[in-house]
Order: sequence, then structure tokens, then C-alpha cells
Amino acid sequence: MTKFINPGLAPTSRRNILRGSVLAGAAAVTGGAAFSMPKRAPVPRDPLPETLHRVADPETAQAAPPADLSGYTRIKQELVAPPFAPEHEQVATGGPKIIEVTMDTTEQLMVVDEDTGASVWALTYNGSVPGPLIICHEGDMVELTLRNPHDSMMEHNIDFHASTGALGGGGLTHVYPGEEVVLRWKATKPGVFTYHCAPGGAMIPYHVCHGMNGALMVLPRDGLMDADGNPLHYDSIAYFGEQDYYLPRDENGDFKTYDAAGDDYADSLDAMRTLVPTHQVFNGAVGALTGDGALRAKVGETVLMVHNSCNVDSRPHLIGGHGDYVWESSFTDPPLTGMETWFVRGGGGAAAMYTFQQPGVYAYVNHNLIIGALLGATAHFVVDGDWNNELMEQVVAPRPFEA
Ligand SMILES: [Cu+2]
Repeated sequence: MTKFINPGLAPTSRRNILRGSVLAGAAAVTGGAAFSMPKRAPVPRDPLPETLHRVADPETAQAAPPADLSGYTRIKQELVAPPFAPEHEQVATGGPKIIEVTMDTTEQLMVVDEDTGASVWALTYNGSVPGPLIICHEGDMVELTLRNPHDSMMEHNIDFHASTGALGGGGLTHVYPGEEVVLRWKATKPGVFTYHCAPGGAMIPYHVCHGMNGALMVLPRDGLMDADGNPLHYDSIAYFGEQDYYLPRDENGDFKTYDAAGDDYADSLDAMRTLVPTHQVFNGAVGALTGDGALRAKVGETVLMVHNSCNVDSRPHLIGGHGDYVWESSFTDPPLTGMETWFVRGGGGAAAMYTFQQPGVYAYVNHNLIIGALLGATAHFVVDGDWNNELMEQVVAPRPFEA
């Protein structure tokens, strides 16, 4: 089957296109003027995937003894769109489980900023930025069915930072449009981990910076605990995905628009090389978690804030509140306590637990406030309940004073 990537480009084989070699070649040959090239030489098949498969050689894997799945119970986890979390147990009951999840690698046009009309052909897991939160317990197995829809333009895969081997599963999960793959891996490290698409080469940051990442949380079987081993429970989860976008602009400074996923490849690479994001947002777009999208909570409610940042460092702060318990690393490490601002490493996740004490609006921001206020990394909690004057009181309302 042949397909045109862009108007003006010669047709080529479907698999070549989807490997990204054609796009990469087009970028290298034409730079930002991809549409003006009337003809170009066919680009050879990208050798990178072969290298990847050597890393995770299916024949070697097939020669290994089969996994012992005795003692596991199979359950399906229905994934939900962020900022929500799937149904799960905080403390595992019964033996280890094989948790079946399904994700589709959908490519869709998304508005990033309604005020400027900035948009992106987002590359997604299940149609959201970030991809859905997956939750399991230490010792469980995650069995993912990854499906690339027939109408996709690009190849996708997935690298689970929580997993072990084969480039986090990336070497075993390359799927072209119309293909599906099933990967099973054992969760041996408790914590919040990122997952992301990693097709190879420049396509890795291209896919990640188009939204193709999310978080997987591996809970200890006995649940979360403080430094003394006392159990810690949460009432709800708020799931934040911090996304840096590098959206190309035209000669007038306006954000460019494109007809299909992949069309912005050459321009995007130029923009990404600046390392200066045009937008850095929570959950896909400026204001996605403010206004109508604000998170809701009640005084006395304990919220676990799960924060994924696949590409850039972040230091979240809850304005008006704190991180009562914060896990920047493994859940087996004692949590930090009473945190003002904490750290989320680019390429990882973190979790912070807080019990709301006062009603009102709280802002959850990247406390690089330029990023929080100007680039978009701000979310709101709207908390209902009774005000506590012990904690704060406006003793005198604003009034003129004598000079
Ligand atoms: Cu992808």
C-alpha cells in the first residue's frame, strides 16, 4: 500500500512512512520547505528498528522458558481519561494479578490554547494527553494490548519505565496502523513511573512532545505507609501530566496549522531544538484543569496528587496547601513530609498526599512561575467545606489608612 505523507512528496511504502524514515529524510532534505520540493529520491528503510529488535530478539525470547503464571488471577482494568484514576485497591487482596489493559494509539487534532488557536496533531494513548493512569501492585503483571488504529499515519510503541528489559518493552511493541501487540511484564519496583512512545531516533522526542506519554503507578501490596510503617490512605487521586509543546510559528509569529499527524515533523524538530517550549501545560491544554475542568474536593478529603513529566523537570507546589507526604522516588523509601514544593524529574513521576484543611480555590502549579503562569502549567482544586479561622482569618479587610 502507498500513502502520501504530505502534498508534494512522492508516495512511498506504508511501512517506510510509518518507520519515520521518510519523515526524517524529508526533514533533512527540505528543512522547513517540505511542501516546495517537487521530487526527491526514495529514502532507504530506516535500520534502527532492526537494532531495536536485536536488543529484544523475539527468537531469543521464544527460546527462554515460559513464564510461570500459576497463582496469578486475571483482572481487566478499565482505563479512564485523566485527571481521574481507574478503579483499584489501595491494599492488595488475594495473590498477585495479571492486570489486562488496552490502549489505542490515536492521533488527533487538539487545541492547546483557545486564546491563540494554537493546536497540535497530538499522538496519544487512548485519545488523551497524558495517556491514562494505570495502577497495579508490586508483584502483579501488566498485560497490555496496544492497538494502532487503521487510520493512523504513524508507527507507535511503548516504553514502560516501571518494567525490566527490551527497552522497557519498546523493542517488542512496535505497531503500524491496523496492528496490535500484546506485552506482559512484571511490576517489581513500587512507585510512580512514566511510560511513553519511543519509535526510535528523533521520533522519540517528537512523539513524547506531541503528548504520547503517561503514568503507571505500582503500589506496595500493603499500600502506602509513613516512615514508621503506619498505613496511609487517600480518598481520591488527581492525575497530572505535565506536557511541554514546541509548536511551530509562521513568519508572522502565528502558530501554524497542519492537515494531518506528522505534517509538522520538520518544523517541530526545529522548534524542539531550541529547548524552549511554547507551552507547558497540565493535561494537554492551557486551562484543561481550571474553570469547568477544575478538580473538586472537600475539607477533610485526602488527595493523592500523581504527577507525570516525561520530558522536563518540574517542581510542583500547591498554593495554599502542602505535600503532607511526598514520594519523589520509590514507594519503599520513607516519604518526605510537610513539603512546600517538591520535585518531579523529567522522565519520571512523583506522588504527593495532602488532606485539605480549608475551603476555596487552590492552585497546583509548576513553581517555576513563568512556566506556571505564562506557559500554562496551572491547575485548580475547588474545595468545599467550612472555613477555619484558627488556620487563617482576614482580621481587617482592605481599608484606607492615614498617611
Ligand atoms: Cu508514538
